[in-house]
Amino acid sequence: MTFKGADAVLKALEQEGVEVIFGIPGGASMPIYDPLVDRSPIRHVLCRHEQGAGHAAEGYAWATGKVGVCMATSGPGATNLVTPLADAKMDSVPIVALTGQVPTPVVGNDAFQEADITGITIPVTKHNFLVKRPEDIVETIREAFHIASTGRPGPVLVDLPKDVLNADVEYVWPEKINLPGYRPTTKGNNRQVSEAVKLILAAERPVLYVGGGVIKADAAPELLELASTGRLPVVTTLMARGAFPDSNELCLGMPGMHGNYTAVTAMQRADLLVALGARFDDRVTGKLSAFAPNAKIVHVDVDPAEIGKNRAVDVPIVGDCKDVIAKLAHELAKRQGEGGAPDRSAWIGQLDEWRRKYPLRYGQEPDRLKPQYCVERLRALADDDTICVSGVGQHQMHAAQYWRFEKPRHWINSGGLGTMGFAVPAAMGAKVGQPDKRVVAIDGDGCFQMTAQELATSNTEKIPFITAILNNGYLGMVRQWQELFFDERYSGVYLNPDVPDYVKLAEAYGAVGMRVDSPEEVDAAIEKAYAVEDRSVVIDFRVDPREGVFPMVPAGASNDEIILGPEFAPHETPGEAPIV
Ligand SMILES: Cc1cc2nc3c(=O)[nH]c(=O)nc-3n(C[C@H](O)[C@H](O)[C@H](O)COP(=O)(O)OP(=O)(O)OC[C@H]3O[C@@H](n4cnc5c(N)ncnc54)[C@H](O)[C@@H]3O)c2cc1C
Ligand SMILES: Cc1ncc(C[n+]2csc(CCOP(=O)(O)OP(=O)(O)O)c2C)c(N)n1
Repeated sequence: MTFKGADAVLKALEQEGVEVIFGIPGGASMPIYDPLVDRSPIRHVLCRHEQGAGHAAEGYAWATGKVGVCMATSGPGATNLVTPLADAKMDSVPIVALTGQVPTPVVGNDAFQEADITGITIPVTKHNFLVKRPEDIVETIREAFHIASTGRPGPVLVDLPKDVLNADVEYVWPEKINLPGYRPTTKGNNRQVSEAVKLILAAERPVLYVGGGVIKADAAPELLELASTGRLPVVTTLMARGAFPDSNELCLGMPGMHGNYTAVTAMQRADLLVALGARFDDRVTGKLSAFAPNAKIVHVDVDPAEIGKNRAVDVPIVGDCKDVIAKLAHELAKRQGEGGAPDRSAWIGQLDEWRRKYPLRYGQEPDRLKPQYCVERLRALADDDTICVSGVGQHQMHAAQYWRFEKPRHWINSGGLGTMGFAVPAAMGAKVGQPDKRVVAIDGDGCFQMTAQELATSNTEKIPFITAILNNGYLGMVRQWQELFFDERYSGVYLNPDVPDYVKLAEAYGAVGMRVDSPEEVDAAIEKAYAVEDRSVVIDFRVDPREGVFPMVPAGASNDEIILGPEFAPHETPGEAPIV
């Protein structure tokens, strides 16, 4: 069948199962907008900024496990996508970005709204394409989706010159993909699995160090099986919250710079870390040379470049977490069946004691509203199916610490790039992907102001979600560092909690606006917000600006130097924990 290039793009997207595109049109991408009127079943969500469109595609991908799609015109439209692309690259989020480009004869000519977007995005995409011939459109789209969604997921950009979109093309759907240079290894090597299980059986103080790769692999059931079979304690990184239920007795919670004492110290004292889709990030390891000094390492990752990147490994296993964790669980059950399970009651007892002595703690003073309290109540009044999205800063850490995560794909945030402004558009994308679930964005007042314009999209497109602004009037996370490490010399961090008026701003966008000043008002406001279904809601929680995020391992310090925070009296501070 002969199609216009632009129709071929949409038909190929349809064959890939795409149901929604988040975007903004412009001169170079206009040919794709015409068939969207009546020749394509794909929904287009008109965003208010391309950055919003990119993060919405990410939120959709996080929440559904499918590839999210965003679209922009050439030049400034395309460059506005750079931040979401970099974000998706860092956090392994599968998205495809379509960009219009100036016609091929003038590419390289500084034509109107020309930007070399394939050049610009090489470092922030998994791969990108400039489609020079109309006959390459369909195959390129097919390859883009394949690359975005397989192996280590990530963003792929397809740049489409206007003349290519306007040309006639024979539509042929390639049944097979042939990319000789791209064959990710997904099946774990059985001999390596067996070596890993030997180490697990020999370990006295093992910890499963679970990362975002477990979520990307949809391997939560396999992880539960492995942990339960070996009675293996689990830590979940910021990117893996929900990969293992917080309510499970083996769950130690989040490790790292703002992890809890037990998770951090369990890794420090472990004699074996089994890293599953985790990348030994500096926010987790602290000072690398002092990280988990006595631990042997099993490292499972689908990306061979990650293995040994930061920490030498005893047993490397390249493969998809779903396959490898299932094999580990199976082999472990078999060996334990033959030889018995090791007795690790001393280790488990030690972990329980740390949990009892050093829980996450904050002081709820009667006259001050604490951000942690707001998160706790937002969670307590929600069900396990509520999706929690966050921005970047103190509120993100409070959410990661105090929300109780029970399921994968119900926590969405920006970990690697740490992109302020992520929450509102990502929440919108998540709601499009999971329309029957409630979506709550926990945001900072600084972050909110970076992408709040997408509330207009939410209103016009009828995509309702709740934004809880933990409004401390500051760029709180930076303020906290100035307080701790710059002698309280505050510089460039005061925002003013009253400007803008968040209630009026919400109302201006057609959302419901509410303000909460004291702890007594919290529950009623949340209940009211949760009862609204036809519009977005913004709650302006006026939280204590002095509140910090603790525990904290200062940047560059060893994890043994963890600061528990002001809620712990000096005589309660643990000192260096001995090995049991
Ligand atoms: C303000 C701030 C504070 C932070 N503090 C903390 C903190 O205290 N604790 C913390 O944990 N993080 C923290 N982070 C996040 C941190 O920066 C990193 O993003 C995070 O630690 C990385 O998580 P991860 O190791 O799980 O890796 P991810 O970035 O999720 O990477 C996943 C890994 O899994 C692999 N993978 C992907 N898919 C598969 C698959 N199907 N099968 C196998 N492998 C796969 C990938 O190749 C990659 O190596 C903070 C971020 C911010 C912005
Ligand atoms: C786009 C971007 N700019 C700057 C930063 C640096 N930064 C990290 S956290 C933070 C403060 C965030 O403030 P707010 O949204 O109010 O959240 P809070 O920390 O107060 O909870 C800043 C400026 C960033 N991560 N992203």
